[in-house]
Amino acid sequence: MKSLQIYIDGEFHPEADAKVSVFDHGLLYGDGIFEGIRFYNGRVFKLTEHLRRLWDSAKAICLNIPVSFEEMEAATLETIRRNELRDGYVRLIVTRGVGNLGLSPDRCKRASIIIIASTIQLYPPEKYTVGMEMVTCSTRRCSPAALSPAVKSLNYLNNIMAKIEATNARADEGVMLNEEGYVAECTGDNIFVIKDGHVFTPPVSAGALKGITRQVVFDLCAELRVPIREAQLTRYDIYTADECFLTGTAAEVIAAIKLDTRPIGDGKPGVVTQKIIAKFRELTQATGTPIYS
Ligand code: PXG
Repeated sequence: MKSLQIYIDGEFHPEADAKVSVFDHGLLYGDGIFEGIRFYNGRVFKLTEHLRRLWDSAKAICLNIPVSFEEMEAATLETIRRNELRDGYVRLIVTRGVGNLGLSPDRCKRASIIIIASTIQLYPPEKYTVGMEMVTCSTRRCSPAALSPAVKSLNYLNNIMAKIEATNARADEGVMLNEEGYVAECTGDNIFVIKDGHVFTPPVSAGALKGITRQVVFDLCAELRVPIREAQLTRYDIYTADECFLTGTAAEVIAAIKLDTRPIGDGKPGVVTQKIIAKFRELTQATGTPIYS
């Protein structure tokens, strides 16, 4: 396989030479932010939306992104072109940059930008047909009073601890609750339930990331004339739902069929879920920012 060309601060490096300093605060403290973006059929899906969220994450943690929005957009497209990809996944990372030992970002003179264009497969392909089995994690989602879950930061330990629990329980995904016990999201996906033809998802204030795919589902439901709204959900709402599905850039839209070994609905991917998945696939194939024009 050809070596990937990785973008670091304006230059491209072959994978083996793409390195960052051990004094980068992204490494030392998880001080930084990222975005994961998919591209399909030669077009980047929801690129502007992802870049807007990146800029919001930066603002929220007082991080100055050292390039303009347009330059970041151009660098993203160029990284994909350099790797001659048409379908895949591009990861944008902005770290606080090189500093010294010590928390204070004052010594970090300039944030670093890394862009990796590659492919991603989050769940085994058969899960997209049979659906996902989930467990409830005892690790709670970080309180918004500590750090807003809306910040897509480089510190994913909270979610990783939950992911380890899910894996140890031989489940495909873990449902994370917030401190009050309401459903927040899964370890790397937003969660939706369907009851009596209505679609519900936790509000961002319950501890969910403002998912780009989540927003796409709101748009698709409007188009399909399926009522959708945010609601505080407990595990009861998942146990008693007719259908359940998860969304994320890496996961796309995928049915969830069990929680804590209990079947959701009839334990198979639901009809409305399948309609949303079909519409999502159409949209990803037909829209987005062209990479090769
Ligand atoms: N919640 C969390 C905690 C996430 O990390 C989502 C929801 C879905 O958001 P988007 O905007 O992608 O619809 C995410 C995104 C991975 C991976 O490697 C995870 C995500 C993105 C890219 C890669 O597991 N999660």
